[in-house]
Amino acid sequence: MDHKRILVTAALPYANGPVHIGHLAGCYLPADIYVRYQRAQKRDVQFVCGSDEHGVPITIRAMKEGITPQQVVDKYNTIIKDSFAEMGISFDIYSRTSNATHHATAQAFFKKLYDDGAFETKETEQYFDEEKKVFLADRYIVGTCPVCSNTNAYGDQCEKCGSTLSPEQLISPRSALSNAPLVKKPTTHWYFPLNKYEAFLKEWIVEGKKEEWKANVYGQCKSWLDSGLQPRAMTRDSNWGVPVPIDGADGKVLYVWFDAPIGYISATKELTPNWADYWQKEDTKLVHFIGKDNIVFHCIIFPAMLKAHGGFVLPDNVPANEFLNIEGEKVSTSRNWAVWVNEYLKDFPEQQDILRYVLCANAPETKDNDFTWKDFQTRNNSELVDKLGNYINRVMVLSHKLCAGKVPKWHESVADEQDKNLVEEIRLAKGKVENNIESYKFRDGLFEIIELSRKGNVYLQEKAPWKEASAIEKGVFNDEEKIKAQQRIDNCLYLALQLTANLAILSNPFIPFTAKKICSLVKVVDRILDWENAGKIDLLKMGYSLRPPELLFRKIEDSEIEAQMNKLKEGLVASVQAQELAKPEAPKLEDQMQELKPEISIDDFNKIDLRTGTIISAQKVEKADKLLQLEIDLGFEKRTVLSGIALHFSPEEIIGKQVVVVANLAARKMRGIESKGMIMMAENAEGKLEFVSPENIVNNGASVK
Ligand code: B3M
Ligand code: ZN
Repeated sequence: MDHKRILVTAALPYANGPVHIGHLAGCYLPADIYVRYQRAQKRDVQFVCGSDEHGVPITIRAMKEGITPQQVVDKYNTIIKDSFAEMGISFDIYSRTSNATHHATAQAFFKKLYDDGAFETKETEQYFDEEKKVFLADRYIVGTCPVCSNTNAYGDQCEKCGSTLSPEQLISPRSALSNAPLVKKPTTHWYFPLNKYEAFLKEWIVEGKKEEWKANVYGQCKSWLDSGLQPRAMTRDSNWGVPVPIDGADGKVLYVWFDAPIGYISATKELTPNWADYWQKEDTKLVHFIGKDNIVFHCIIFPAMLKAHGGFVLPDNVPANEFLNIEGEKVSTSRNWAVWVNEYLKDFPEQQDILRYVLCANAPETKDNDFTWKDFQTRNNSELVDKLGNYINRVMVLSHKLCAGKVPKWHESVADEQDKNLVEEIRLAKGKVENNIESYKFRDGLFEIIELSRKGNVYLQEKAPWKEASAIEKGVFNDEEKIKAQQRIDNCLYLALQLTANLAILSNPFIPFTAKKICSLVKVVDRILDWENAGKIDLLKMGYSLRPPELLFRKIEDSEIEAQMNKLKEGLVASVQAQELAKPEAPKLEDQMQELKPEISIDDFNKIDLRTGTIISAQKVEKADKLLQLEIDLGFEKRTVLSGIALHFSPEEIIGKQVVVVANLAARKMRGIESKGMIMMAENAEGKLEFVSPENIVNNGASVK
């Protein structure tokens, strides 16, 4: 279908923290490249975004910082908005889901579905905090992790071992708000029966979008659809969010993933009185840029909501990116393992394009990718500086030296094969960049631009106009040859300058700050950046005067990279220490202060055979309230071991745990049972025992040294 207008959305970031470079690489940068390109094509395009200010992520942050949710969103909305603006992410509007337009829009949407009978209600039992008189979201429930025994695991996840949990799995669950034990109470919610939209979604995605959508996006949708959709609650018990607009729903708000995508509609409403054209006319191309963790919401749930409501266009494409890791490790905001955009901007002022360049060149378009500071330096120094920057600088210097700082004349009579080839390369580059951007392959598009500048460098090298000039100077030529030589110099720089202008146009969506600088060097107005000018070789007219050469990029020094690496590591250490400090202070144990045992030799130590083993069964020992009888799988054999941990652990909670066993300890009989070996334990400050376990599971029977 021919589209008359394009509506581009980028995921609404939660206003619960600053944005990091993973966010940029995941969706904001590709969205911005796409939009800048469409604008250069003079297409009717709008680019909407805003802060997602509802949901548990916000209230959790408020709890952690000891401020109100409103203060949280006010604080981070500003920081996020400023970071985007400084990075040149050119939204037409950056809104907020806390504003009145959004509340009204989301409520009207819900009300329409409600009036149409689109929801089912269901009563369920949910955890309730009697002290605070509130129902608790999973995140607000803490307890002991059944997998790793972390006593501060959340009802949805254990941050220590990474297990996904439900509140039911937690051992001795309590409220994160009051520490009170929990009671279960009935509560009613409105469920959206996604199962009823399965047929529609299958037809639309599986039949319709298979060829167009990225494999990672299509794959996720397909697996959701294959495993069958379930009704999903669209309301929550909370006092932070958009109130549910029906009678008898006091204390209930819309589920954040119900209201947030409607935020795209509200933002468009604020942006233009013609908002309905963008959302309701069939010839709109709606494109959602998101990260991979948001795929199901944008490809399944939101489209089903739009379908149920009726009258809305569905997304044409959802080009979701995968994740960007940092120095080989997953980004973790809680461990401060991230490169924050506001920090980058402070450390590298005016260097937005380096980051834009590196994040696009290394974008996680098809798989998770790694950002490293070393790669940042290398790409800057050997691609931006050595290829693009070097090319343009040479052209500027040579134009001033050999052509009096003006665009020279083109002399068709001396044009040769190399000139023609370059003209052809320029023409072809337009199509290549265009096709790549249109099909959301931004890395490939950017590559073509660097490739074109590399070809420019080769062209200059081969033509070597400075050699012609020195030959003229040395008087090697007769008059006629001299004229021809000067004409060849003119042609070379004429084309080199046209290529320079083309590089500005083609690179503008990716590195707009640089494109502007190039325009200023060759003294043309930004209008030249219109896409229709790409591929042309008469952009700079004869006689145009040029500004003096100026470097577009600078080298990044090793010391700057070291400083960033240190910052990353120090940030991690500081955040881990801060978390430790926040824990209640533990009383010192008598025996911790005891003296060390007498020194032993390495030979003494080597006598002890420590092995890994998994507890495969555990039971209480009759008439021995401290003992558990364990069966340990050591890989090469199974053993019975008696361990005095019955007061610390229930048999159920330790089955499956991998532990370290003293495997060559002499057998010993207790209560008539023979115990062969001993399990290594550490005692914490409260006298509670903890297993000494490998951080990651290894094979049983592995020796521990
Ligand atoms: N705020 C989730 C996220 O930042 C969410 C996106 C909403 S898009 C409608 O990952
Ligand atoms: Zn755990």
